[in-house]
Amino acid sequence: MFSKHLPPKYFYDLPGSALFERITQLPEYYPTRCEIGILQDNAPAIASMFPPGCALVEFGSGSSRKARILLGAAASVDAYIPVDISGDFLQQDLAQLHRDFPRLAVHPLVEDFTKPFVIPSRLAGLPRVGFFPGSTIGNFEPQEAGQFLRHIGGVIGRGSLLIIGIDLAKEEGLLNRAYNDAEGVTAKFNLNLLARINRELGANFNLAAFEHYAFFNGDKSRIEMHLASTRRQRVRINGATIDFGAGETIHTENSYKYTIPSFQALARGSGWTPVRAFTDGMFSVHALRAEAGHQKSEFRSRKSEVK
Ligand code: SAH
Ligand code: AVI
Repeated sequence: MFSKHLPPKYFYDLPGSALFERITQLPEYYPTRCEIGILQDNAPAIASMFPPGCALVEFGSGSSRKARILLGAAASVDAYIPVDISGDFLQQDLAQLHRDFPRLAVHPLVEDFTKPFVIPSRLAGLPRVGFFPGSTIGNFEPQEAGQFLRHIGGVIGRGSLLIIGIDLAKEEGLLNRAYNDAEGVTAKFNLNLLARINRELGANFNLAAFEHYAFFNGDKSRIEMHLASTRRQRVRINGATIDFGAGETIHTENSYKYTIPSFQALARGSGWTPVRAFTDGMFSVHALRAEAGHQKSEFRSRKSEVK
């Protein structure tokens, strides 16, 4: 039997993004609090590396909460380009962002950031700084993570700076608790994937017959999230039939945990030079410089930009 899996990018419809926001406020989910602390403590040092008149391009921006910290410290940023697949969620806080940063050109892009996307023509000439917080790169397999780092280099161009958040390997109990919170919000986030398939593909998943299952896989240094079928069952999706055995799982997410040297080795192997690493021992924020070989993608006009 083939193992069943779903790509984690499908977690993020409007309810899924709202559930992720609740996760970030849970006592057990340390990554958001730690990264915000690191960014607040080091915002002036990070901002001092930005070129004047730059565009900050954020990959998987979510609520843009972390970008606000950098934007508040960096007068050098002329434009902010949040890129996120969760379109309705992306729109939500933009009016407030305009009020808080009235001189900033804000241009959201509803895109799958793994695919080529285009910077709007009026901003295309600005030097670019990439921002990829949240350790979202940990949701890729290491080899895909390397490819994605190369792709970011193509978007922001040779010599550009990337600020990227990376969660660190740590005591297993802390990791397991972060993905098995007492309130069950992570379980809801995981199960929303099935609810979404029901909503959008007319499937008949019985959410009560699947359980959230998350654990640290030490051999691979990753948290694995699964949805486990509690019994033998048959599900219909769009006319197709899918059988599940009792205990069989759908693998819904990996969240790789790096060390600072292991992440820097991945970055070096993908065309980036580590410039600085900031850490509180739990989480890390890296400044990387794109080496020669990253060719900035050209502007082409397109229709999918959000005004
Ligand atoms: N950067 C925020 C949110 C992290 S959650 C933070 O650090 O808190 C991951 C974000 O990436 C979500 O907003 C999700 O919608 C977005 N995302 C995940 N996969 C994506 C993809 N393939 N393309 C674009 N956005 C994606
Ligand atoms: C977005 N991503 C980095 C989160 C993580 O920790 O891997 C998603 C998440 N999954 C469960 N909790 C949070």
